[in-house]
Amino acid sequence: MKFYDELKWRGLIKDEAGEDLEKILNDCNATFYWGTDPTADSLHIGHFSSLVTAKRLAKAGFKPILLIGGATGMIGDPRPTSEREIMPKEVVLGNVEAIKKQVEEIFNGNVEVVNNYDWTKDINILDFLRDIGKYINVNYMLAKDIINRRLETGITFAEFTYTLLQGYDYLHLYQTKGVTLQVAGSDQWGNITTGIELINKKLGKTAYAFTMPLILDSTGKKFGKSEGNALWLDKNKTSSYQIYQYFINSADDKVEEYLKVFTFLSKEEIEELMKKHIEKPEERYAQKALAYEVIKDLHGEEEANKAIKITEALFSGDIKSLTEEELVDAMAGVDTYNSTSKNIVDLLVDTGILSSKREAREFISNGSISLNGEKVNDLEMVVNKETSLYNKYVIIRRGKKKYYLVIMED
Ligand code: 545
Repeated sequence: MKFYDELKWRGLIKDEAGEDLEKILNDCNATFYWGTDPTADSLHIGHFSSLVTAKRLAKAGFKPILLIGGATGMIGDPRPTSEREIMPKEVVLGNVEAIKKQVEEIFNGNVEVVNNYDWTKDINILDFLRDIGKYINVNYMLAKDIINRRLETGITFAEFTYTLLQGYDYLHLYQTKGVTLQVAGSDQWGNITTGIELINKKLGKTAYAFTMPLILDSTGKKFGKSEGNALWLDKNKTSSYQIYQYFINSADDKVEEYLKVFTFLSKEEIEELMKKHIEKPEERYAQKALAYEVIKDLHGEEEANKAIKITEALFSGDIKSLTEEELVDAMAGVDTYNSTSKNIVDLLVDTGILSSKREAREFISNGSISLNGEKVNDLEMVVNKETSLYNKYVIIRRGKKKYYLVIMED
């Protein structure tokens, strides 16, 4: 399959710029860039689809440049609703360094990382207005969706100018590094076309781009937004197991789309998996493959196997087989309580896991409470450091799925 057709088949192309984009994509040798603003010290799952697409292009032979917006991050890409809070300069530049490191790891060093602060910080305002501002019509800017939507509520001159900064990046990278292709999520279309317009007006040259559609979950929410807390791509902020869980819980009607967007499995492999999946959806073959592939590509095979091990241990109740580190990973995000040594019924009530002693006794008698993977039968059981794992952790399961972590104190 030609590369353009593969991208189409994966559903990765929404908007296209440049008449012979298809040829550029099939040739697989252009230098492209993808940009991100350093709003935090780690990328998160919201960046993941464009990150994987960037990797996909790199694997196909394109030369990848990753731009971290040290300059643009100081202004902030206008949101459709309201002005952004300005971030302190030191925070922005600190985040740039952290993301740079992360991106280099994810690409195994096979990527050039640039920071637009480097070529923007010394531009003089008169030069900027003459060399860039003169080429772009305000009417053209006002027609851009994001800017247009802000006209009612207001937009500062700083955020209004954002699209020119990003446009200037494309021009700069075109001239200094031969970048001819930009990729991003579809919300970036307005900014990308500003760059293409600049390159065209100033140099009389054609530059290319495509955007990816926004990925939604089965409830129509932005992908990755349904959990309360962000899923970070830094494994010290979000464990592999947590990301694994997010993917393994993908809805049946979304899993094929996610396999295409987030994995490097081939068309044949995905079709084969989907055949198996449709025959026996309850086995969740497709979800398991998806979650495994994602962790393997992101954090390596060892982390992927660890995530499987934790999942299986929790499923079978063999919690004792987990190392302390795996246990901590497994319980990340779970309701956590501290407790001193006490009777199981009191513990369940004092922590609020159950609301009364009567209810606690009922749950225990029904076999609905387990402690470190073993069913509790004894209403008089004492929970203390000796019952705990690693002299510290007591994992309580209520019913089939609900977990609590109790940290035993002296
Ligand atoms: C700046 C200068 C450039 C090229 C690009 C930029 C950044 C761009 C932007 N991108 C988004 C972003 O989000 C930060 C945190 C929230 C996700 O704002 N103006 O930095 C997102 N990007 C990834 C995808 C995106 C986009 O990082 O492109 O579409 C989300 O999927 O919103 O010269």
